[in-house]
Amino acid sequence: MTVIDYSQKIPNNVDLSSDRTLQRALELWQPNFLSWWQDMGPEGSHQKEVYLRTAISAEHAGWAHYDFVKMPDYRWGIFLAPQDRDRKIHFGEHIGKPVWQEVPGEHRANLRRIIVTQGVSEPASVEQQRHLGLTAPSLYDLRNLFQINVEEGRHLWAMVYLLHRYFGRDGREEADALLQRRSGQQDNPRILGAFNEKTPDWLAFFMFTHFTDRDGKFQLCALAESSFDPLARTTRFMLTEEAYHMFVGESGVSRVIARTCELMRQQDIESPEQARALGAIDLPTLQRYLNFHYSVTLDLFGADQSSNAAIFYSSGLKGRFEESKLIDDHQLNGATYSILDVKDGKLIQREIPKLNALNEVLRDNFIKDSEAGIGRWNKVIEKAGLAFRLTVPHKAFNRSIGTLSGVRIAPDGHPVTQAEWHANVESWLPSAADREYVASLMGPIVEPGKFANWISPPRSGINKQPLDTKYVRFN
Ligand code: BYC
Repeated sequence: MTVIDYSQKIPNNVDLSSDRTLQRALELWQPNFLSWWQDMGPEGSHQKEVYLRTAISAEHAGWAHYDFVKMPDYRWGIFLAPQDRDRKIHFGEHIGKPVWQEVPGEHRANLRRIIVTQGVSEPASVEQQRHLGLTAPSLYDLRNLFQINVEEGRHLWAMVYLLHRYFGRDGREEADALLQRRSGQQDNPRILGAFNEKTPDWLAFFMFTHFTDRDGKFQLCALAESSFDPLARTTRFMLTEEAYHMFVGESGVSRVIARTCELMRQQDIESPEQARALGAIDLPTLQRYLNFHYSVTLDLFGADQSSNAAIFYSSGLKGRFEESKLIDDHQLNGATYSILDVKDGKLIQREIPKLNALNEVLRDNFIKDSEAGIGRWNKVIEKAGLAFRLTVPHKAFNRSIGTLSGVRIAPDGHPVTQAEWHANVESWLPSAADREYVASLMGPIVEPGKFANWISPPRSGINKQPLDTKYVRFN
């Protein structure tokens, strides 16, 4: 069943009404979710009507429907991609056997852990972004922020459905706990580092959606390979939403770059100070924001050597990116992979069993994808005739997880002492002054079709609507 039933209290395409116990349990969780949304969801959004995209079917065609929705009335629900009844396990020890429709007892704890780690990231990002609606650079951007926020809320629903449906009482307790953690809170933080950082301004938001949502893409792609079919189907549908979040990030940064270059060319200026005097975000500041979000996101892939990752793969819980397109035995017998290690304070390459390096393999997939995005940003600068180029910092720069957390490495990859790190860190990562400057540019622009001075308009509007559409109505 793929058509989404919106007549239900919880919209779904999983025939929820046929399982009354599950339905009741989720209906008990629903008011707690709404209360969390009320408290921690986008500030000031509750009276707004927003031009939002809502899923009407999990099939490819006819997926999206656009209309004005009052934010708290958004219909969060449970949507799984269609089932392939012939699907077989295609990696790990159980290769060739039918995929699982229930959780095998021996993999229960690991699967629950993966689902909780995924689930906990979704509401975290909503909490991180909750103040941004007060300073949106246009109604177009405000609408995009809200679209992303409601979809992250739905991704939480996606994981909560799996916990309730397949993990009994433990799952229900985990689902409750997902609403109790808070991003950045000392006592009960979100699990992974990047989700406890602040997203204080719109440049940080665009970098976050470019880089951190891209971690989401790679993690969801790896989970979409899972032998646990409900997880694979859930994440496959989530991926269709994730793509838009990355578009917002990539095009957002691109528009900031375009505007900065435009102002610099118009006034024939070169220095960052001169760019700031015109109210633009200078390119070195963009580089520092990039360095921060990129390095913090690299940590999200976990330690470079991980026995957890090996177990997740061998037992068929989590595959590699595009597993079915890879040509090998899909069990990694005898395969090795080169990772970075630290010896006498220096970086060296070391071959380790590939099974233990799977976090690194996925991180390298992410790096390749991120570099391509940065190449597209550089095209904008090149087209404007400026010599500056954005670069990807070295993989070992500013890391807090895994072997590389033990060394200080400059963005160009050379090891530095603690004293050198402290002397240079403000030219590598956003300083308090950078953040203050960027914050000083933020302010709400609410006139349809108008954009803040520091960002260019996008190429086209949402759903082919004109750019001066009133995408958000204030009641
Ligand atoms: N911060 O053996 P390791 C998204 C912990 S984003 C803090 O490497 P493993 C989204 C780790 O938990 C995608 N702690 O771990 C994007 C472990 O702790 P314990 C989210 C960290 O299991 C934007 C210990 O260090 N989904 O969807 O191999 C907006 C040892 O590490 C961090 C997933 O991540 C960190 N960065 O790998 C909204 C997919 N990294 O057990 C949403 C599911 C590691 O010793 N998760 N640790 O206490 C996984 O597959 C794995 O849990 C990880 C970690 C790849 C994250």
